[in-house]
Amino acid sequence: MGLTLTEKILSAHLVEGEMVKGTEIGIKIDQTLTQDATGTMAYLEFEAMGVPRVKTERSVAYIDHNTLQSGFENADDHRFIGSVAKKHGIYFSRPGNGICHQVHLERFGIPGKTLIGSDSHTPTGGGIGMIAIGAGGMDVAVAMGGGTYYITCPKVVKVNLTGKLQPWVAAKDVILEVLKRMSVKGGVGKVIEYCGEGVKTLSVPERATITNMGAELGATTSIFPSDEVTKGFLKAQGREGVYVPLSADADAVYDEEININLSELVPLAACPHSPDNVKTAEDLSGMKIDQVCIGSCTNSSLLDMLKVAHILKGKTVHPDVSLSIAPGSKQVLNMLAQNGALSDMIDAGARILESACGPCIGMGQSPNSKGISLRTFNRNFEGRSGTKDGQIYLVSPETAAASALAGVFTDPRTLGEMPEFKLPERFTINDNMIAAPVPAEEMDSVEVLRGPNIKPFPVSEPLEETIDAKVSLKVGDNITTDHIMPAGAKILPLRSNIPKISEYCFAVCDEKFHDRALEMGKSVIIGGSNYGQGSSREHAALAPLYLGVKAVITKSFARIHMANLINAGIVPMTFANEADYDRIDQTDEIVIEHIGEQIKNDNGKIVCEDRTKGFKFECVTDFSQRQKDMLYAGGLLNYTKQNA
Ligand code: MIC
Ligand code: SF4
Repeated sequence: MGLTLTEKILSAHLVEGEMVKGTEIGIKIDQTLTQDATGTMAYLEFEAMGVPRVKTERSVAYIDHNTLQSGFENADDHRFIGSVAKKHGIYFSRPGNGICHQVHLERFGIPGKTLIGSDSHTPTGGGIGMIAIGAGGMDVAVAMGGGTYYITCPKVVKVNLTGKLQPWVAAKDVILEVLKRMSVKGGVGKVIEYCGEGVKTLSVPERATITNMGAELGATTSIFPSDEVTKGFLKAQGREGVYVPLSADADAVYDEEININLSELVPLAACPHSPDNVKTAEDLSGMKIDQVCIGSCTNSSLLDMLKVAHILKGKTVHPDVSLSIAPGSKQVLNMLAQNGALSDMIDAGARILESACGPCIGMGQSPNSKGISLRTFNRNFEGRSGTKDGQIYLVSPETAAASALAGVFTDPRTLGEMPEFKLPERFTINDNMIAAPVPAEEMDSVEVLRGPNIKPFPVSEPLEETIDAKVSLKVGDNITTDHIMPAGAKILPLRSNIPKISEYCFAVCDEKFHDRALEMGKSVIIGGSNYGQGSSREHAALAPLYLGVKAVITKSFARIHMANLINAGIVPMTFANEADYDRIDQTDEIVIEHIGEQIKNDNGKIVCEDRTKGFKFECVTDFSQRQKDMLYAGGLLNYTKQNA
């Protein structure tokens, strides 16, 4: 029986378990990446592990999220990460060099290798044939120390691409179509593998747009084969030496199959407030808009920017629209400057932003009240833009640019003939903003520089005999990590200060949560399905940990968040009978007797009691032995120390 590409790469990296779908496997990690908003914690955790030098083939620390620097906090974090990186063997991509996923694709990604990153859009690397997975900072710290990374052996979905995209229809429309069909929870436990004749019509940056936003499916990752197109991209980046051809066997067996005829796709948009709420641009056309933001790790490649510049050339942004553009990397920005495309953007009235996440994470450019904002980004969760009632639509760069000129939602196919856009034979290569670490023998000479905002992370306690705690919060379905631990310009600078950032925990849902949880001392959270979707931020587990949350009981969890809860020593459980969700109210007293003993049970059943209402209910868990041990120890750090 033939193998899928996913199975080939995973089995080549398998160090624990067997390739049995649904069971836990441990894989060796070749590369890691961090960004600054999750990186400070990840490096504090790495330091706490006491491993002197990273053991990966390549680890890179990027600064791209917190670049506003409206106080000392961001800059202190940058300095801390820069110095830690230098000391411990990590490459440091300086602020201004670009968004982690874009730069990693350009300068470091290697087909067939494994990559984990403390950012949920790490699957961007799948565009170049990597198994690239988003993870919590602690998992990345462990992988940097040479530790194994654990995932549930995934099912593999085949997306069979045929045909060719029509003019002005984009890679973004492909992933929006997949999201429309599969939904934001459709990818949980799965890898999305793209195959078929249509693959070769897509460039590497286009493939990366698709794998990037595969994160919104809840998928473990997404991957494209490595072929002649990949080779051409690597060659143009001066890295043809790392090319290897990779694809699934012709007789590979998949768990699910989706067929997409690229020729039939039309421009699409994800409407507020979910990436799977997809409509056609045509249906939305004519709607008045206030803002357009082009950029983010989904759509900020040179190819995207050249298309935008072409559309804007010689025109002016509509008087009622604010257009901002953030090219994804220094390489992209520099090449736009060199070939004059940047001038076309500036001339049209675009507000050029630095190469960073910027508006995507609410770092500036929040829309006006009730503002309608078209963005080429990947997430449109409520409030994420920084404007609570902002209405965010996720679109392709083509749709964004066309709409910015017209002042109304515009189907880019109305632009007329489309010229052919080609990637250059050779990108402008200058890695002068990537600082290499010092050699191992010189590491003692490097001082790690810490600012006053950097506080130690909360220590978790070994699992108690009995959890007896009140429900501090009950929430509904599809709660995102942006609900649990919001980002944005005001809160992001507190990422290295858990006590302080905890004040904003769940503030979007309930401003009193922080005080109530602290007052309760210990508590339990009740959630609906797909709880914790979105970001990889472990702050969404560390803040609840700091506030005394002992267990989270939901209808279902998103993958990275569930792993982060276990890493923090908080017990995630799902209702055996979903109807029990309705019977429990906020402030009810929940008692879980002998929880440790119960977790040991092989059947995964946990009996809980709502003592306020006086009924028992059952929860289910599916912990591996390693996860059980982590929970007994009170999280991954304690567990790692115990096993060291
Ligand atoms: C995001 O897009 O939500 C982020 C900000 O990049 C996060 C990481 C973070 O919260 O720092 C992610 O996607 O993991
Ligand atoms: Fe940055 Fe936005 Fe990409 Fe997250 S999704 S890494 S915030 S650009």
